Amino acid sequence: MTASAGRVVAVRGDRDDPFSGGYICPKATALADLHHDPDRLRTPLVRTTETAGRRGTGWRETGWDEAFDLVGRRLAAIRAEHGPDSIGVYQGNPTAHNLGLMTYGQLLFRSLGTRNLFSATSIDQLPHMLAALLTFGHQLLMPVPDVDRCDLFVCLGGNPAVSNGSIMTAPNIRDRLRAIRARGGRVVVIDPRRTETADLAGEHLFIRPGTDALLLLSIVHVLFADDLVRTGALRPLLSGLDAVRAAATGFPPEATAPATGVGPARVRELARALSGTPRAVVYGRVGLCTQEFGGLAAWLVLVVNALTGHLDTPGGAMFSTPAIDPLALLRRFGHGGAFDRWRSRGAALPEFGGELPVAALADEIETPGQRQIRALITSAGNPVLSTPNGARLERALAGLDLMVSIDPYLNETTRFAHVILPPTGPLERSHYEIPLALYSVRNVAKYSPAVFPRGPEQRHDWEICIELAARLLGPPALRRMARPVWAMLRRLGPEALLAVALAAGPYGLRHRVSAGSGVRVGRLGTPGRVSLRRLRRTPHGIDLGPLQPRLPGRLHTRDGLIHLAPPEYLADLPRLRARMSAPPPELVLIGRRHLRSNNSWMHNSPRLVKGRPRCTLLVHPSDAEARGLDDGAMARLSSRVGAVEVPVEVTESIMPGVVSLPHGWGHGRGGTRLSTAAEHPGVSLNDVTDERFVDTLTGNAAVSGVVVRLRRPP
Ligand SMILES: Nc1nc2c(c(=O)[nH]1)N[C@H]1C(S)=C(S)[C@@H](COP(=O)(O)OP(=O)(O)OC[C@H]3O[C@@H](n4cnc5c(=O)[nH]c(N)nc54)[C@H](O)[C@@H]3O)O[C@H]1N2
Ligand SMILES: Nc1nc2c(c(=O)[nH]1)N[C@H]1C(S)=C(S)[C@@H](COP(=O)(O)OP(=O)(O)OC[C@H]3O[C@@H](n4cnc5c(=O)[nH]c(N)nc54)[C@H](O)[C@@H]3O)O[C@H]1N2
Ligand SMILES: [Mo]
Repeated sequence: MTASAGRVVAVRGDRDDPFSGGYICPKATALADLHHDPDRLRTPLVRTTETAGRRGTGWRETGWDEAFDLVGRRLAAIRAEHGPDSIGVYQGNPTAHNLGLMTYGQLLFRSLGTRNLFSATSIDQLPHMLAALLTFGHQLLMPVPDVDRCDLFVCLGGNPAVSNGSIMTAPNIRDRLRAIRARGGRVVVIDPRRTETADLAGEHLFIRPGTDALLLLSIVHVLFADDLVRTGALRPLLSGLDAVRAAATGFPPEATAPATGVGPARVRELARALSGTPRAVVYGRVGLCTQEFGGLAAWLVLVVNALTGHLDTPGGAMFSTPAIDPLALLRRFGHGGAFDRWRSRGAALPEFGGELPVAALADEIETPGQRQIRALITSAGNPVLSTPNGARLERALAGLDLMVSIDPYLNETTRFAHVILPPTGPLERSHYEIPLALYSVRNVAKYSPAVFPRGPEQRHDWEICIELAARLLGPPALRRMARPVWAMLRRLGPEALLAVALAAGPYGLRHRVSAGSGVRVGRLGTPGRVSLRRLRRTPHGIDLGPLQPRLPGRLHTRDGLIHLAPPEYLADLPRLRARMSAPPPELVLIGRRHLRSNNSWMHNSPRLVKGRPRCTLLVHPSDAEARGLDDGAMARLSSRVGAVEVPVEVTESIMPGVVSLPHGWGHGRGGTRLSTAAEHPGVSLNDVTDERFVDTLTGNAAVSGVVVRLRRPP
């Protein structure tokens, strides 16, 4: 980043970064647009008109103290009258990339004592986290595909060539995938769309949305039936092998093929290749999670990797050794995660990790009674565009007694707020990636200082959180007592916490033993390889080497074993069996991502939205013809919950019986302050997705495989 006189001059890749080697994502170059965006809020906004349904029409800027006092007073009053559950919280995706929200934000929201916490987790990776919890004993223990050393990479429901790899932090993943083929290996993409990754891979299989669990179960079936199970050195750690074998008996490839669309010969070949290739890995991502059987599918990915000897081995699915280890830190607080301790009142969806599934959010606002949400805090989230049945959620938000949004934009969601508290932008604060490093394909540590000082009128996310905490947590007497603690936390800031976490980490002051990780024990106080000071002096980042085997040391299960057959999954199999024998729906909807988009919130960047309109519906020629739709024509797409009109793009890259629309569009709703996005509105995929269509096991939203109708507009 080159900057001069407060302006971004250029954003370039860092060729000396040992991990990225100078690769840069187009979204990074848009940071300049974001930084200079005149629509970006810098001081709090308070809504001046109370007319329901006409929210966002009147706003006034206000000072921070006034805004904090207003929010603190009203939230405290609602809580005093209706109890802690009356305050709901929704945390969005940018939380994960924001040190302040990862530390102080979590501290604040988790301390509110409400059972109405929600986040983007339950429309994203929840099934992977549940599989990690039930199998390895910790919800964060998600293995990462060792792409740089594998010779067979099987990708289900991920499009890393566009997304850049998710739960697989891998800058320039395109080159890493190309390298697999260059060394004689194979990349196989299994996806209802022939994606950009499929084009790179060379091998692609269409699969009907929502049927990955059936395919994977058939692979398990073949592994056992053809004596291809090779558990290797992991054998003594595996429990539940017989139960897995029994579970798969009813799912031979011939039985699942009519539902999945993947022929039995391909399934058998895949099973043989996975078993026979010493360095191979199965990887599943968003498309595999956000579907009706996301829970089972995420579990079965782990099972297949374990059965073929590709768990915790180079080239397989491995665990990282990050410089900040949230697992160790969280273990000090008692647990590795929790599941189903309570349920949502409406649809009875299970709690996970202290949160309820976001598909239940509107229900929990609208359903009267105890635990009803009366006040909502949204932080770094845009659920109106990003969660199913956004239109219903809008109606629910309009009925809240109070809504507060910590967000830099007046957008489709925050226009329902009474108060918007805008934080500093990414160039105005320092940065360290905690989750991304945990799921990185190499162990790396990198710290970036702020590029620009923040303006005197601006506040960081963590400062906003601490002010709210100081006004909200505990009864007044307790608050007075806690005042010195808040004062101390305020003085320290997230950087101090970062320094401590690094010192306590595996490369920090006291080197810890961890089985086979190559980390050696040192004397207490021995200076480590990574400290905040050292990171500041090494702006390109520190490479900590390739992933290392981490088992059994990394396991968090009480018995120290890997649980391959948790009862929760076995109990969900009858539901899957029913799907296998049901006729496939005539037309279903899936999403897609674009290289120059980031969920819903970067469409205000002129350089990202320029070019051909991207919010188009991909339709297979046979489906288009059957409905009299030509390429470029407008079509009406509808579901149980709503309808949108979109231009059609006829293409053979989509499977017959499936249509695809990108998510994150729909900026024509009015009442926002997003001038560029409003010129490229598109329509919202989530005005068609259905909040009642969920993976009932995990509660995760099923935005993939929604039953839809398509026709010419009336
Ligand atoms: N149909 C369908 N829906 C999907 C998906 C899909 O594939 N299909 N994908 C899902 C996935 S994986 C995700 S992660 C979710 C994302 O869902 P959300 O996280 O709810 O939505 P985003 O679009 O990421 O919106 C991010 C919000 O954070 C604000 N923001 C940006 N940076 C900061 C910051 O530093 N601090 C604060 N306080 N605010 C900030 C932005 O202005 C914006 O309002 O969408 C999900 N929705
Ligand atoms: N450019 C860009 N990068 C991003 C984002 C972005 O919005 N834009 N978002 C970020 C976020 S929040 C996340 S979580 C990651 C997501 O990272 P990825 O999971 O790699 O992202 P997607 O492109 O959504 O890939 C999902 C794939 O699943 C396929 N699919 C849909 N349904 C099914 C199904 O039932 N079975 C199978 N096998 N496949 C299915 C879709 O066709 C699609 O190709 O990307 C991150 N990176
Ligand atoms: Mo995500």
